Amino acid sequence: MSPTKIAAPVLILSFVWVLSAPALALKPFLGEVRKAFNLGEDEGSCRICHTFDDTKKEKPTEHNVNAFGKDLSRNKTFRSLGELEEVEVLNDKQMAGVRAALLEIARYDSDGDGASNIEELKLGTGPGNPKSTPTADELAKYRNDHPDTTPIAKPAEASGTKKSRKKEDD
Ligand SMILES: [Ca+2]
Repeated sequence: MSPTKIAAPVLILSFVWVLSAPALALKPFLGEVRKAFNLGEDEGSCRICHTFDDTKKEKPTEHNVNAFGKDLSRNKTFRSLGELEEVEVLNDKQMAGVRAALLEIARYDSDGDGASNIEELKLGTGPGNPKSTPTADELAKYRNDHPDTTPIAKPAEASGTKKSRKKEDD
């Protein structure tokens, strides 16, 4: 097989992989999540973007990106940053881009549990895990002080249909 014949499938495979799983839990990445949402150093974890079961010795991988991670991976600003999972250190532009993308999806209710992503991050629940959700009381209290954080509908371009993804491949 000629190098050209090998290269094309590899290129396509890696591109599909990037589209389907860009949000690996790298340390600099988690750092940007904390900065974007003003979380403490011990708040937040890989579980913001991944859902996995420690008791089954599962690790955060491209196969368990959750609803929040998927919304982030579909975000235009995020996608414009390229292959972040392959860099150990984010440059200033990438850091700013990650933060901007996170703020753009802050008011989505990625996991559909009725609380926005920022509400969940601030209240210590998982924005990509519908089983992890603030209590009605916690949410009511938080909204009383932060009325501008309630969920908003995702724009059509962020709905992640196969058609829009296909377009990215072209
Ligand atoms: Ca939610």
